[in-house]
Amino acid sequence: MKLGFRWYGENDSIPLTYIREIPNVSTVVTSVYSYKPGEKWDKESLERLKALAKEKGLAMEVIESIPVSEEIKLGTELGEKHIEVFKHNLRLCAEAGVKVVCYNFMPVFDWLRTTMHHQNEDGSNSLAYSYEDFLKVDPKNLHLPGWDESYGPEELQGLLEKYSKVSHEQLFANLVHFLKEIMPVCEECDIKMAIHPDDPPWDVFGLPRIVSNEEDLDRLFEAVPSLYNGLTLCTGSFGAGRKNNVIHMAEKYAKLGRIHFAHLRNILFVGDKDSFVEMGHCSKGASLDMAAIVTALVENGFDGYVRPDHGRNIFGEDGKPGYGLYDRALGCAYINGLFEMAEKELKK
Ligand code: DNO
Repeated sequence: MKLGFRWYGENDSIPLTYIREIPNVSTVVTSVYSYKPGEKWDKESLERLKALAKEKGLAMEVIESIPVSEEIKLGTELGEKHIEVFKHNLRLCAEAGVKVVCYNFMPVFDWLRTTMHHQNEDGSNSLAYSYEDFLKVDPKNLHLPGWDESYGPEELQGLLEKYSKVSHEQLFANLVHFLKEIMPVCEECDIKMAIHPDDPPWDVFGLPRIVSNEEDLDRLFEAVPSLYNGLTLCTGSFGAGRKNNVIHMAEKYAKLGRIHFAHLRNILFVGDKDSFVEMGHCSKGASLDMAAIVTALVENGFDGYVRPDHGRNIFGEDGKPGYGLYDRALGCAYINGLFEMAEKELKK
């Protein structure tokens, strides 16, 4: 496995020198943040990120994300133009040596939580999702923690209105169309696409979500068979769906060569509804068996990119929600241990 660490570019409060000091981290996972979805990136911005990383001994092999515009997801005419822009951005990434691009196809909202500072018993705090609190959220008057409110209230209403006419089937067809369009470019440039699952893996505010479980993935890989059409195995996202068996998914899609990137983190189920709290990466005291997941990956030939995912706030840090330094660095240490052990076992 190749270990990466998310880096939000020059505005990240965590310097590359710190990232470099975390054992075994070889690449940053980053993006060009100065453009809106659907806009062309420029070569210089990518080259600058790459050069900054390189100066500190790090590669830039994973981009998370090239955002997919709502127009593409809605399948509009303007969306067709944005697909061309996406191809352009892919080519720029390839020229900069990028190997994997993580993206998602969630309408309007990326990840959703109901609090950014859930107080844990040990004194740390973390992101959490409460079923009951979510019921109280009014999408017409939205102030969700962590949501960057990139859409003004009117724009958001307009989007919700547009999506009210988009079924799961239609959204899926739009995803397949998008992938079929970009696959030749990915193949030509040797860039693997790794779709990020819905987080959490169910519909929200009546918006369709189509990358939530095994059935969704099977259908996606059948529709677009190229192996460049792959997955970000986000254990915390899939894992929040109580019917998802993440160990089995790791095993199955690693064997099929579909996992190009893995986000490893743990969660703790709360109550019997959809609620969960994000935990430190390790299995003890949490709901996902990380050792079994990593073993399933390794035994089935996974040799791709991995990064620790959201961390808690610990050691007095008040980091960017989910993306502070300390707990993610501990996550790296833990992930290194799991892989080292699983890889040694395999060689026996
Ligand atoms: C959250 C991340 C997601 C992810 C996107 C990929 O912390 O895992 O925001 O970057 O869904 O497009």
